[in-house]
Amino acid sequence: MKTPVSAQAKKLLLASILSFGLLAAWSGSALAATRTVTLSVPGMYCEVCPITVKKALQKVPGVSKVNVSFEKKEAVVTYDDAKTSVKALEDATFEAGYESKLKEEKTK
Ligand SMILES: [Cu+2]
Repeated sequence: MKTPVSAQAKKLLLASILSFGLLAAWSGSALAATRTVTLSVPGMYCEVCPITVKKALQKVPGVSKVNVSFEKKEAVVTYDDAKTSVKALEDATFEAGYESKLKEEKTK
C-alpha cells in the first residue's frame, strides 16, 4: 500500500517540464516586442504613392521604421507589437487609399 517512488518522481518531472514550457512561452512573447514585417502594396501606381503609404504607416503608434519600395510594391515596417499590430498597419494603408497584405515576417 505504498506509492512507488518512481511514480512520484515522474509527476514531479512532468510538473517541472510543464511550468518550464509555460515560462518559455511567456518570456518568448514578452521578448518579441519589435517586429519587422513586409506588406505587399499592389495598388501603388506612380512614384508619389510610396510617399503617401509611408506617411500613413509612420502615423501608426508604435511604428519605428518604414521603407516603401515602389519597384517591389511593398512596404517594410518595423514596429512594437505591444503597441500595434499587422491589422492596424493594413488598416492605415487602406485608409490612405492602398490595400496592403502581410507578405512575410522577420523576427529579429
Ligand atoms: Cu501615385
